Amino acid sequence: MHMKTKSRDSTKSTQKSTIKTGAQIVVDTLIEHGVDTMFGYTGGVVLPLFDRLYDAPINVIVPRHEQGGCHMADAYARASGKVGVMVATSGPGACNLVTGLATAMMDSVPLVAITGQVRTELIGNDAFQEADTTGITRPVTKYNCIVKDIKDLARTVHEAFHIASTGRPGPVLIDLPVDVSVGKYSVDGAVEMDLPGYKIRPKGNARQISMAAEAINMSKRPVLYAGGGIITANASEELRKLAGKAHLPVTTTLLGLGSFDQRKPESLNMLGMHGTAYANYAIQECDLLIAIGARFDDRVTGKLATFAPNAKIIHIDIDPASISKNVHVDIPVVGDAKAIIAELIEEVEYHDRKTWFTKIAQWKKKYPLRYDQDSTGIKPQYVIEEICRQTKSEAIITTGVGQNQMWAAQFYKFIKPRQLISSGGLGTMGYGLPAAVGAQIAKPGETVIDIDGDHSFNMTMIELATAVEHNLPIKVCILNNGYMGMVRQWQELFYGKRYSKSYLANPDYATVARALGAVGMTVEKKDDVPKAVKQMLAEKKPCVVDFRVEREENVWPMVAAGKSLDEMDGLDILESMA
Ligand SMILES: Cc1ncc(C[n+]2csc(CCOP(=O)(O)OP(=O)(O)O)c2C)c(N)n1
Ligand SMILES: [Mg+2]
Repeated sequence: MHMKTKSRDSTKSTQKSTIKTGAQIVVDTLIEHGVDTMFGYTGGVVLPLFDRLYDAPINVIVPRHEQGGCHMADAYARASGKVGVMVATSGPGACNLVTGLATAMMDSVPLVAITGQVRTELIGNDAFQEADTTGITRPVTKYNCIVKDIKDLARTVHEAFHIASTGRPGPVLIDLPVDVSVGKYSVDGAVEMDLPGYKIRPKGNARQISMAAEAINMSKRPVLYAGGGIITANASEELRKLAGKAHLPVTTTLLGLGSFDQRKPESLNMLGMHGTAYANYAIQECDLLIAIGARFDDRVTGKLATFAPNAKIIHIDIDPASISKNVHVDIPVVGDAKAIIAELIEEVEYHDRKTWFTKIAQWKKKYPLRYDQDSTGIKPQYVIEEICRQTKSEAIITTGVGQNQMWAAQFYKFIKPRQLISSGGLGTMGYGLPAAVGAQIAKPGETVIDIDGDHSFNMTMIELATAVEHNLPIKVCILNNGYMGMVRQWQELFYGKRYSKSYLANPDYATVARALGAVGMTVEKKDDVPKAVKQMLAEKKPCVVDFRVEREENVWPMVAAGKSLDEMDGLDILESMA
């Protein structure tokens, strides 16, 4: 969505006006929005802003790279439910935000990014550190704009917070030329937003909700498919009540993990490419699929033509653009998931659905997630199970991307929302460590663990210095298989084991950690895993544990790209371990 920012003064004068610089207007507006923590990296054209931040009541966390800072702000938002804020300078600073913005965009994370820009009169001149930031970031933001007139500034910052956090949330970027930051303007008390084209429909259509309830009541084989939207909408409690009252099995996407307590018998755990066999079979055999806050991503659906072939589909989502985008939807309900589920609860009835639940129980019994318990080496899945056991399923888990991420999703049992913080849509390697920093800053009292891949960690490991600077007790568990494991798995399965460029020598991570001021440990023996996890959890400093895991372990089951959900590879391997 890209609205034109009107250049007219829509502020209302209700108080005596004060003269402020643009930079001061920005800082004051951030404070007005309750921002007490933000992330930022300095540079020439943001000096006026950093000068105003020098003694502002805002804790500014400086990452070692703007990408890291953007991921920190993103994870801060995911962990807290607040809007994350990131500042960067023009040109290289702004360009370094791109991956972070795209990550937040794909996962619908509320973020406000403010970038400095060269003086208005120099724009287009290839000025020093000039980049077309709004042009570059347009496809990776929900909305962006450049403020060329100081009188638009306060309103634009208010609008940025509003757009970032309402409807389907997402990142918003404001580009701020330095002459606007140093310019002066007489500010009035109240500022009104001016967004005539931006409309949100929070309330679902009553008739559609009744139709959905009726379909649920009639269904013999329903499945509820919950996405990250449940967590964004703070609707986990409603989801629990709905599943309980109507007696529905619940599967979640990667980003939906934590929206439904995985210890409950109704939980089918994650679905999709590396989902459980029982979730995938249930989807293929259900007669009603109730999708809430999910978007039918290809990693979830497998081959679209054969996805949930027998099901009527209900889709509840705040974003009208995602309805019937990938699959045909029979009953769409557009609006806020929390409010809609609350209404649905009123209308649904309990049915025991014995045959259906018996069938699901049989699948669960036959195809549980498992791994070889008798291995001599360290199985990555074992490390995660041990972390889950010792943290009693209570930790906040961030991840890298690849096998580490999928095993974390499979073997940590999530019980509450905002517990798993992972790059789902974009699949950004290097997300895990800065995300752990952002999450720990948002939740100082909680245990935050980054379950990472060696090569994912390589991408942003310098942010360990940020964690050390702020004394954050984050834990990093590197499932070190030496490989870009997920790439190696695809090469093993689909490219005749030709491991083209998926192996690179790694540094000794314990030494790297110590050099940066953190605690570093190396675990090479299976028997040492429980002790190492215990020691790691007791650490007060940032702590990196390099688990030398079995190098060619694969993630099972797997729905190969383009296959149907019920065409899973690896089920025979899982069965042979019974
Ligand atoms: C920034 C980025 N570059 C490339 C990829 C493609 N990719 C996906 S998984 C993967 C390998 C990940 O290796 P590692 O972090 O060691 O995790 P493992 O699969 O071994 O657990 C690669 C290269 C990506 N997802 N992100
Ligand atoms: Mg690896």
